[in-house]
Amino acid sequence: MLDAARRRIIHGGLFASAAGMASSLFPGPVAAAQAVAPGASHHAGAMEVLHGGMTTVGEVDRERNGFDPTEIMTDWDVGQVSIADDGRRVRIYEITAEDKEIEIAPGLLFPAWTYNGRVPGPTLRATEGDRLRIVFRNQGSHPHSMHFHGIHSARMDGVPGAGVIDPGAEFVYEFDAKPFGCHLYHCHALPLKRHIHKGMYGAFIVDPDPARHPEQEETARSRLLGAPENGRWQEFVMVMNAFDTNFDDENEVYAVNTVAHAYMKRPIAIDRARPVRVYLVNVTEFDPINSFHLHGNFFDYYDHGTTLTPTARTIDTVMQCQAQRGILEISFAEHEPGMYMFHAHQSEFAELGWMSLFDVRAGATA
Ligand SMILES: [Cu+2]
Repeated sequence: MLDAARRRIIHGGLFASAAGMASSLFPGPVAAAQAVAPGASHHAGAMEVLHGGMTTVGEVDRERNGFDPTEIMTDWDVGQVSIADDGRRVRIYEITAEDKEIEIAPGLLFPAWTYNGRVPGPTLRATEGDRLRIVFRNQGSHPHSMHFHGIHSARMDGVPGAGVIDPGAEFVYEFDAKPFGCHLYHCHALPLKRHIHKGMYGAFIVDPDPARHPEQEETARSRLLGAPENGRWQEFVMVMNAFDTNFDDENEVYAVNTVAHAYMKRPIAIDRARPVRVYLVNVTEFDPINSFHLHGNFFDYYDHGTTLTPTARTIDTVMQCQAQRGILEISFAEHEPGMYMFHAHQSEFAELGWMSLFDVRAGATA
């Protein structure tokens, strides 16, 4: 799998490889990136103290991208909510497919296909039993769809003949939010791997309805967005993705929520007194598996998020194939404050961008 070009990337570090790829593919923004020497003081941060500067150099322009990996982690799209005549809650989501160039590492632009202009697409969140209507408009240059991992009819599956629509067209997917869990959606137009690796995917979270789980009502409430029991948790969505920047069916850049090393440069602030819940989804194309490994701590894991009791307890690493996902629950209550790493335990992925930090603090976080 590991060809000579990739080895050069690994040994040269991501900065060198990103600049090299960008200069051949995307002349322009590279000059700015190259002007910043590795180790320059103005970007010195936690990652250099902890990891010898083994990270990207410079900053991604979040404004131009129109999305911010830090905000994506907690940005839930709950739709437009109304109550139907029969008393059921209805949620309407509006999603538009569009072509968009995004910056995935400093100076490295990728010609993405997006949902609502961002990668990953909006994190759609609902409660078990809600009626969902997803109004999907295709303003991109290719046929696209939204294929949900959930329970629905064949007509609503988002595959060719059932919701793959041409540029300029519109389709409404309608189904009930079930089962509760940590799910995803992605484009299912052909060729599938192209539409996925171009950026057409997002998380789809269905919170359990506590009334349906009387035997574990308290646990269900802790998962229900807006419930007081949920408010004490620090919840984050993390979509593990990667980018094939030279179109050779192998990835050159790896990340959580698209931007390489985003959470090395801006570690995720954690109040150690409050538990942490991560909705983890793997959409990585081309590589058979991805993984999440936490330093200095262990977590409980709920495969697919479809149970209220953990499917694995006290683990520090979990593997996921593409489209596999789950919920991690972590406590730092007994830990001393500090920077706690987490990353893919495929070392290659970590060095090419999938490396992050929790900044665990005593006392409230801003
Ligand atoms: Cu597509």
